[in-house]
Formats: sequence, structure tokens, C-alpha cells
Amino acid sequence: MSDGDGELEARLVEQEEFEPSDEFVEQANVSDPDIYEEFEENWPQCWERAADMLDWYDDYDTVLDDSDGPFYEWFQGGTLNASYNCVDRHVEEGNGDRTAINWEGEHGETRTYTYEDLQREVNEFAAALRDLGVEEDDVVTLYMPMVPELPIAMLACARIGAPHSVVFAGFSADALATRMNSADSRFLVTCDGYYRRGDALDHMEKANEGLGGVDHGVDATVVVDRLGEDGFGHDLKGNQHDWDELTDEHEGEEVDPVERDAEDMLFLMYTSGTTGEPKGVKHTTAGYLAYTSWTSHSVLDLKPEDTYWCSADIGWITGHSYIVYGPLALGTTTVMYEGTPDFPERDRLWEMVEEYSVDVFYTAPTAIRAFMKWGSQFPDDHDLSSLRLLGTVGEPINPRAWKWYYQHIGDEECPIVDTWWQTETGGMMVTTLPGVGTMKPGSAGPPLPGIDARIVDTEGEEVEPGRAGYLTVNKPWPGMLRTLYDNDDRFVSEYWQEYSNPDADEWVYFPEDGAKIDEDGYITILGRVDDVLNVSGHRLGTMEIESAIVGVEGVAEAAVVGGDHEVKGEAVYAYVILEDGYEESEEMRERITEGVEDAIGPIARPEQVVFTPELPKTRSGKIMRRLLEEIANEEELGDTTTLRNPEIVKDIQTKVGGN
Ligand code: 6R9
Repeated sequence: MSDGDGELEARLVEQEEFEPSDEFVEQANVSDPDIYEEFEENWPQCWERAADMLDWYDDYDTVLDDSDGPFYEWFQGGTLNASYNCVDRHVEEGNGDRTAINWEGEHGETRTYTYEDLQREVNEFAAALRDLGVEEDDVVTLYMPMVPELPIAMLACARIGAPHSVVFAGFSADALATRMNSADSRFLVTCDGYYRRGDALDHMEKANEGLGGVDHGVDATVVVDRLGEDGFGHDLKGNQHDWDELTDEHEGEEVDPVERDAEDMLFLMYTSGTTGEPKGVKHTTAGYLAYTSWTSHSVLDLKPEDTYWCSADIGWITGHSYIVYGPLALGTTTVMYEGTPDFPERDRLWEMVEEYSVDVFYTAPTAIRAFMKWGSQFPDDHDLSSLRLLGTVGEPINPRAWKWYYQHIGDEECPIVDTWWQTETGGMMVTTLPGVGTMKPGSAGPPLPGIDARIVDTEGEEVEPGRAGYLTVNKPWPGMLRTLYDNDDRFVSEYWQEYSNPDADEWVYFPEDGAKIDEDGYITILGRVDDVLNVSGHRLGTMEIESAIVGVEGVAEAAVVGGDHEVKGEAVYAYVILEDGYEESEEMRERITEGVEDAIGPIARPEQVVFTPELPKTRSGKIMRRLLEEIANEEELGDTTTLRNPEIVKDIQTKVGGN
């Protein structure tokens, strides 16, 4: 992968280890290195420390029930409410006038919600949802862009015990329908549109189209009016309601938070896997909230008086855990931004860091690579001295990008936490503790206290330091997914098959990432080992993209692989065989691209569509993806002797190179 052309001081290029400053360590929430040992010696009781960060109605009886692995249960017997923990308790503690959410629209308009404001809005919308017929355990789908009504709706759902299923606004109508169908969701909250690079985007059209694809009845849809006069004139029909009108009707109403069992579902989040069907990852109330609170405290070092900004979209797990639940549970001010980092100029984020005096900033390597490309004059023009800590998530960060972030954003004063985790893990798993550990650019760090992550070979034996292997997690943790919605079998086969020994009741979680470990126990993530791509930090299943392409008229067969990309990390390369009678053409290429956008969304758009008469296949008829990847990356080709049709390779290479 190219390192980008961002300028970096020579002395930093050589440096392999970095220490947090004394000043940082002194103020850090966690700074005692003994914490690793404490957790290990006292496992699983150590997790009480996370549970104690929450307010409970009834205390739990047991920390961990492991009698039915891998269906673990945490904090059994306890009852609580996530909305109460993220909102009401801060107001009751006298902090109602502290800012909960600082929202900024792309055009610069701002909205500030204190915890008291948030409490009022959450209550009113919870009352509205009840009135629409939403009952405890009904799944409410939220197909919304980055507007404040999204976290408000999430917390309103949590208040009444209705799990939410947030669908990223950039996903297509088809993707919305698939997720609503899969979750049997009869309620939708959506938005008329939003702004991107100055243009108003019509979101309602996609929402309506998606609703058309839902195969059961939909009881009600609520629509946020974001665009006002810039709107596209969609009339609300039948059971569609306007957010403002609804909440006006319920003005001042209060809804008692429902007492949820620790193990009751808080939300579903769909994510890509190796098959064409997205997986409905189920997270529960207590374990998830305790875990995101604990990691927000220990890794993000959040304090109630901090202003914290995670630039992810709430439509992904990072936004759930570290824009909404973790920071709000701690009573922090969380920043939300609607638009892109380069509108109106490439310094938009730094302008906002300065304006809001952001203390802690969390973003993705793909963004950092774009900032590097744009050049350091954009951050250099702003006073970023409010920053105390930086973080990254979503994909491996190369040392050069890490150091650029360290130098140009953190002014060599802020520690960086490179946090490895997944939708399924609920929260961070492998990273340094910023107040404790040495940082090594390119390596996420050791597993967090209480997390038993290892690097193993195909037999499950730990590999020597420096050797590539597979990452596994050998003990459960509170934030873990509990199952896949309505599909316990797939839950077991996707995550607990490879390395577990069911006869001995030994369960090992397999996240499907490759990794290596060094002498100090620092883990470097090498990337996915399944057929899932990581495009700009977003997980996309190759099967999902392939089935979208094969759905295009005239396409006979398709294979999708990831090719290296300077900014996106990975990009989608599609190799396509056409049916007889169809010719390779620009029009065909466009139809394929559109097909992918319709089925998934613009994020899955292929970087290159390569037409080929055949795909390289082994004698047993399997597509040799490794070879297609090497071709996409213009790398030297590995062994081709097992191919049935080696002559096709040259052809494809010429096409990729010459395109
Ligand atoms: C939080 C999130 C999960 C996959 C994961 C891995 C990759 C995430 C990483 C990282 C290297 C990091 N990943 N963080 N790779 N270093 N710090 O991104 O969840 O969307 O489910 O993706 O992302 O491959 O398995 P999700």
C-alpha cells in the first residue's frame, strides 16, 4: 500500500515507539499498569468494575453465566434502562444543563442539546412511538442520516424497550428492505433528506422504495423534515407521520423508562459476512452498555466535562458505541457532524475541533490518509491545542499515517489509540491504554485488560512472535454479541466453529482477522481472512456485491476481490463474464455499477469492472480469488499451476493494466 505523500519529519520516520506524556498520564482515568494483572487474577469478577459504572434498578446476581457456551449471559438478574443511564441520571445528578449533543449541519447551522433538552426530546418521541403502537421488543428500524433525531430515536426506543435496527443512510432501498424483512420490523423512522457537499439529497425516495420491498405490513413510518424548503415534495401518505407534528402532540409528556433485564436486546446491527445475507448482530442491554462505558472511560479517557468527537456515522457500530451509548452514559458532550470533511473546504474538521474545543477525537485511517493527501496546511491553519487524545478504528493504520496524525493533528502531545474491534464485539478489544502503554505505530497494542486475545495457527496453537496467524478471543466478554437475530445456528457456525472444542465445553471466538504478535504481546492486525472487504473502514461482503452484479441483465458470472487503494484502503474490483449476445461496453459497465449501488449503496461501487471471457479457476472449479487480487494489485503472481485455464491470466492482466 502506498504511504501517501503527506509530509513527515525525518526524525519521526525512524521512531518505532512513543510514550504518553507525564501530563497525560497524570490526568488519565486509568494509569496503573497493574490493571492487566488485576483483571486477570479476578476474572470474571473484574467486570463488575464495568457494571458499576451503570445505575441499576435491581442488582445482578451473577457476573457471568457460562453454563451454555457460546450463549453466554452477563449480569444475570439485574435490571436497568439504557436511556435512563444515558440521559436521566445525569439530569438527576444536577448536570441537566451540561451539553449532551453538539450538532452541526453541513451548511454550518448548529443545534445544542443539554442533557435536560435530550431528556425532554427522548421522552416526547418515546411517547409518540408508544402512541403509534410500538410495544416492548418490537424492532424499530431507523434509516436516518446524521441528524440529532437519530440518537434521540435510539434512546427513545431504548426507553420503551423496543430494540432499534439502524440502517446506514448511504445504503440502498433494497438494503433497507432486506433488513426490515429479516428483523420482522413493522416500524420505520426516516428522514426526507440531508446535505452532501452542498447538495440536498433525496432520502425519502429511497425510504419509500424500500418500504415497497417489505413483505409484511408496516404499521407506521415517521419522517424527520431535515430539508425544509429544499425538500423534494414527497407527501406523507397513509401511516406516515411528520416527526415535528408527532412530538408536538406529545409535548411535555413523560414516559417511565422500562426496566429491562440485563440480557434483553438493546439493538440489532446488520453487518456483512461471507454469504450474501447480512447478519443481524444482537446486542443486549447490560453487557453492551457496561462495556462501551468502560472502554469509553479507560481507552477514550472520557471525562464528563470533555467535548468528544467521533467522526464516524451512527449507521455503523462505531457511531452506536462511541458517539451515542458510551459517551452519553458517561455524561460527556458528544459532537455530531452531518457532512463531509472537505466541505466547504478541506479544513472543515479542524475548524470544528477549534470551534468546539474538542478534547478527544476518534476517526478512521481512511480519513487520515485523505487528510495526508490534502496536505498539512489545513490542520496547521487551526488551533488544535484543545486536543488531548486521538484514536483510530476500522482498518489497519500504516505507521506513516499514524505518525502524520501524531505530528500534524496531535502536535506530538496526544497519545493515539489504535483500536481493534468489530460490530460483533460491541466495543474495543485490542489497543493500548493511553495512560499506561507504550505506543507502536502500526500495531494496535495488547488485548485490553480482561480480554484473552491470542494469535494462533490453523490448529489453534499459539504462533511464535512475528509469525502471521489468526486472531482468536478465548474468553467471553460483556460487550460480545449474543447471537445472530433468529439464527442461533449461524451464530455458532460463523464465530465458534473453527477453534472451539464443544465436547470439552471450550469455546473460542473467531473474528476472521489475520494478525501477528510481537515479543511484548503487541498485536498487529493484518486484515480479514474471509471474503469480506474493508472499503474505507466499511465491511462489504464480496458475495453481496457479486450477487448484485449477477442480477444485472446480461451478466453470466462475477467475482469480486479487493485491490489496494491509497485512500480507501481497499477498493472493489469486479471481474465479470457476460452472457452470449452481450458486448463489453461503457453502458454495460454503468449498468453493473448501478446494479451494485441499487443493491447495496454507493460505498460498494466498483473501482474497476473488468470484462473477461473466463475466470481463473482451479481444477475443482473454484475461482482463484488470490490470483484476481494479485492482478488487481499488479503484484507478481503466485503459483498458477493448479489452474485449469492458466492462459486466461495474461488476458486479464492486460485488461486491468490497460484500463
Ligand atoms: C469497529 C469496526 C470490523 C473489522 C475487523 C477488522 C477491521 C477494525 C481495526 C481493524 C485493523 C484496527 N478493523 N478496527 N483492522 N486495525 N484498529 O470497524 O467494526 O465495521 O464490524 O469492522 O474491521 O478487519 O474485523 P466493523
